[in-house]
Amino acid sequence: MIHEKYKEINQAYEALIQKKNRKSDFYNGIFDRYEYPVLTSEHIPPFWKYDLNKETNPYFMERLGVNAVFNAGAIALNGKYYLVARVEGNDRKSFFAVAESDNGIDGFRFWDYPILLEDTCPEETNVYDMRLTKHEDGYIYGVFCSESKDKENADLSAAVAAAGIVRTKDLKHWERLENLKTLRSPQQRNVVLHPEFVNGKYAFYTRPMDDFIDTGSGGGIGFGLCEDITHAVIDEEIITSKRKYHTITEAKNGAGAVPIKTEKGWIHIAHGVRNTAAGLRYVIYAFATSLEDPTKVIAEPGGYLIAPMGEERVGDVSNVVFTNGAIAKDNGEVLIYYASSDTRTHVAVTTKEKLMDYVFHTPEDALRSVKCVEQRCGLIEKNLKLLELS
Ligand code: M1P
Repeated sequence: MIHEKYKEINQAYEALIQKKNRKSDFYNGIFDRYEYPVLTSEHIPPFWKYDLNKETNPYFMERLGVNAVFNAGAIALNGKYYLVARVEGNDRKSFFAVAESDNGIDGFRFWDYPILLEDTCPEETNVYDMRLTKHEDGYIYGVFCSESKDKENADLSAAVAAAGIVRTKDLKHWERLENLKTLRSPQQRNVVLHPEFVNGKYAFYTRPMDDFIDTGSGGGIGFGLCEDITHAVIDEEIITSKRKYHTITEAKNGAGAVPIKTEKGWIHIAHGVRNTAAGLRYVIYAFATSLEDPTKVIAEPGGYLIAPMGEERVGDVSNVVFTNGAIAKDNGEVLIYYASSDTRTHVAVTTKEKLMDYVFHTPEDALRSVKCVEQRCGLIEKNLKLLELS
């Protein structure tokens, strides 16, 4: 017999799913923020958490709680919008689940079951942050972080991060491939598959790192080619967007959404991390690489595109925004899905035109205060002249 409390809990859940989202008052001319997150732990169907049976759950307790829903890969298919979200149980283990919406802005509803990956790596403890690439070979690839205990290290929290790879055609049937091997980097996270072949090979954005948390000698976002996606091996990694002293990428950076192709270049929406007295601060930034040579950065605005704001600043890992999914719509709109503070998922909406304008016309980081003041004085002078004439 179903517990009488279920009706009430389910009504609240349905009301949340059906709540319309609307643009917030935030303005910067680059993108719109939306008032409500598109996915939270409250968007998890009650039947994933509660045992509905009154006999086995007389107090109607959550038996398998969900702590957070964040860092979602994104894709549009057959007129619908899909997020493959990182769902983190109360037990700290993450898994992937598909949520579907008609418009990409609200109404995201999880499919009945989360994704049960093939159990091909017995040592794998945790999986997270899937990037979804519609590749020109006809498959949709999901590249994610596969985390295992570092058995060589006595520290209980020492771990090893690798890039797991799955592929599908319908988001329902997933084939697990071998994890990516990068011959020159012992650890990898934030790996993204480029949507096109480059020199006839599969191309990955990587994030070389010698440690689980610190990138160490890893100089930034890498790029490497591999012949066979079913046994993916990358030898050389060329650094594209570099980490730089006293910028938003000083501590680390990492590829985010699958790059968006425009007539002027590939636009990348990535994350940058700097250290502060209050811990790491994660922001989202953008840059462009050449269509002819995807390793070559051709424009990189200074500073961030999206930084945590208001309630976004607080959560399990505060002061973090992170993206691993964006959808470039046929009408030119771009939906950027970003998570705040490792807790919930939001959408920011812009267009390809605006992104190109932002990436190619925002000044680069001048790297030194005196040069930054010169930059700003140049802008002020131009504006004051214009204002005088008006
Ligand atoms: O906690 C913030 C983010 O930390 C990691 O990103 P990075 O590898 O760049 O440090 C990821 O684990 C990500 O999931 C998380 O949101």
